[in-house]
Amino acid sequence: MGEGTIIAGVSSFYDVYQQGAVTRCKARGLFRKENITPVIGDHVRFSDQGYLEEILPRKNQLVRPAAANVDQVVVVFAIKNPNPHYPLLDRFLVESAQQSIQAVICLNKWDLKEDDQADEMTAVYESAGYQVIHTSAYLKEGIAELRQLLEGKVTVFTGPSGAGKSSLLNAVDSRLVLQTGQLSEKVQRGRNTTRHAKLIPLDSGNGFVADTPGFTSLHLEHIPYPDLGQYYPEFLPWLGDCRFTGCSHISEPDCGVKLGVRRGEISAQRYDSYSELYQEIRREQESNRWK
Ligand SMILES: Nc1nc2c(ncn2[C@@H]2O[C@H](COP(=O)(O)OP(=O)(O)OP(=O)(O)O)[C@@H](O)[C@H]2O)c(=O)[nH]1
Ligand SMILES: [Mg+2]
Ligand SMILES: [Zn+2]
Repeated sequence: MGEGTIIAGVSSFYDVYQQGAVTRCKARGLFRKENITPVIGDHVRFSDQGYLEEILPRKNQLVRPAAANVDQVVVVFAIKNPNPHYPLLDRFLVESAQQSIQAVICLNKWDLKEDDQADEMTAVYESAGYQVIHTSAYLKEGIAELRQLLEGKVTVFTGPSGAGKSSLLNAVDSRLVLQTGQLSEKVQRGRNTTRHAKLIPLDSGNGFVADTPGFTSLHLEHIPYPDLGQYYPEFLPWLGDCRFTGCSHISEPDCGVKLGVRRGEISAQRYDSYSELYQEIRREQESNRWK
């Protein structure tokens, strides 16, 4: 019997990493019956015959990208090509916060900077309480800072296709030759170059980092809509000022969050993206209730 960490899974095979060695294992029907799908980051026991026998309890679990036992998420967005869609960034941050996973924002392709927009966004997210780092995989800028962030942790890289996740990891660890891809000419979108999530052991031997396929939208229907406000860290100091318990921070009077926005302490852009997401997941969850 061995014990290790799942670093990759394709169809029903899983690669399990244990002190530098990788064993390809097959999942038994057992997991399917219990409705558990093994994911990267899972701590597992496996038999000498190469079968996964047991998934050890998870400390947390990301739904998209699917990963377990994650210490940190690095959300990578390009400041240009493809142009950043900040409401999507907020969704990645909510997904991490809901699992109590620390998120760091990485604004990549800093070499393409032409105006102040990326600086303004940096200020918005820093004042919301996030660490924001600026990188260029192309000029190898900010790479040392990124490498330092990863040390000793299990980190998942996420973000839209074409943002530069795989390029950054290649820059962080010179042993890596992850495939990277051109953007499509017409719409400057990524082409989903990375197909499968993969957990990579750091060369220091202490920690892992996951390269994952990018996506261009993220549905958060698994997050109960009344909880959403808790996952915007800058809302927290204002929640005590809401007159109504269970305030949605949208239509009620005497709302602390709206007061925070009026006073300029909460960014209007972040508030608008909250409000849009709240209404979207509420609609979905209320219509599902009657199904
Ligand atoms: N100018 C510039 N281009 C970059 C930078 N980082 C990556 N690129 C380019 O952006 C394109 C996409 O990079 P990838 O690393 O494949 O992006 P990805 O996030 O892994 O994309 P998916 O695997 O599809 O999710 C490639 O053509 C890279 O060369 C950067 O810092 N500056
Ligand atoms: Mg990639
Ligand atoms: Zn409120």
